[in-house]
Amino acid sequence: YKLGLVGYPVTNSLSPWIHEQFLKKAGLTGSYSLLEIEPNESFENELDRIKKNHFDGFNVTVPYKKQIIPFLDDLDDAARMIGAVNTVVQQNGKWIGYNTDSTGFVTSLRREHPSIFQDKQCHILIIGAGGAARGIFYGLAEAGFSQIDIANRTQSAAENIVSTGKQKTETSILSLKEAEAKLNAYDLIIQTTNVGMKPNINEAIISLDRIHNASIVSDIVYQPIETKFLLEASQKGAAVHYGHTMLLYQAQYAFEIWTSKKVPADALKQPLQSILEGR
Ligand code: SKM
Repeated sequence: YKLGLVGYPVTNSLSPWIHEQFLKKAGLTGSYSLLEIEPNESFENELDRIKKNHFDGFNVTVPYKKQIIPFLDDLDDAARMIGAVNTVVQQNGKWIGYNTDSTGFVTSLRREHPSIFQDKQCHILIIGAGGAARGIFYGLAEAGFSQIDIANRTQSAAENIVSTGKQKTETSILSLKEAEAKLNAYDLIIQTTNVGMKPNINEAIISLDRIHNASIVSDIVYQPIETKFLLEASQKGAAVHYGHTMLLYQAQYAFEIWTSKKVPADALKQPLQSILEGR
C-alpha cells in the first residue's frame, strides 16, 4: 500500500507512526509519506502529481479538507454533508472522498466515556464552527444525540452547521460569552477550535468556571495533550476526553477504507500519549 498525508504543514504529524503500526498489525507492507503542498504552489498541479504517483489513498489535513472536494470523482454521503474530506481512496482509477474525523470522534467518545451514550437527550455544547465542528455535529446527530448547542465567535457560521445533520436536533446558537455564563447546563462540552494549541499553550477559548463536576469536557487539540482548557476541567472535577484519541480512531477508519482491514486501535493509545508527552 502506498499511502500518505496531504496538507501544510505536515512535518509534525503522527499519522506516519500510527499507520506504520496499523500496517504491521495487519501484516501488510506499505508506506505512509508526508505530501506537503505549500500554499504558494498550485494545489491542482501538485495533487495531479500525487494522483499519477500510484497512491492507493491518502489523508488530507489543514488547510485542504474543503479545497480538495472539486478535484475528487465522488464523495461519500457524510463527507458531502459535512463539506470536508480527510480521507481519499483510489478505486479503479477514481478518487473518492470520505470524512473519518466525524466517526473517529464519536468512536473515541464511545470508547472513553460510554456512559454519555445512555442518555441521548443529554445537553451537548460544541465550541467553534469550523470543519471539525461540522464533522462532530454531524457525527453526534447521527449517533442520536438531540440537544446540541453551538457557541462561536461569529454566529452565521454556527447557523450553517445545523443544516449538516440529517437527523433533527434541537440547537441553540450562542455567543462565547453566553455559553460561558450557562456552562452548568451542559453534560458534554467539546472544544473544536485550535485555541490552546502549541505554541499558544496558555490560551483557553472560554473559562470553565461554571461547569458542573459531572460533566465531560473534550478538546480536539492534542499538542499539548493536556490543554489549558482540559486542565481547568480536571481541576473543577469534570471528566476529560483527549484529542489524540480522535486522531487514533479517524486513522483506524481511514486504514479500513484503504485496506478493508479493521485493526485494533485501543492498544496504541498509551504509546501515542507517551510520544506526545515527550515532545
Ligand atoms: O483528519 C486528520 C488527518 O487524517 C490526519 C491528521 C494529522 O496527521 O495530523 C490530522 C487530522 O486532520
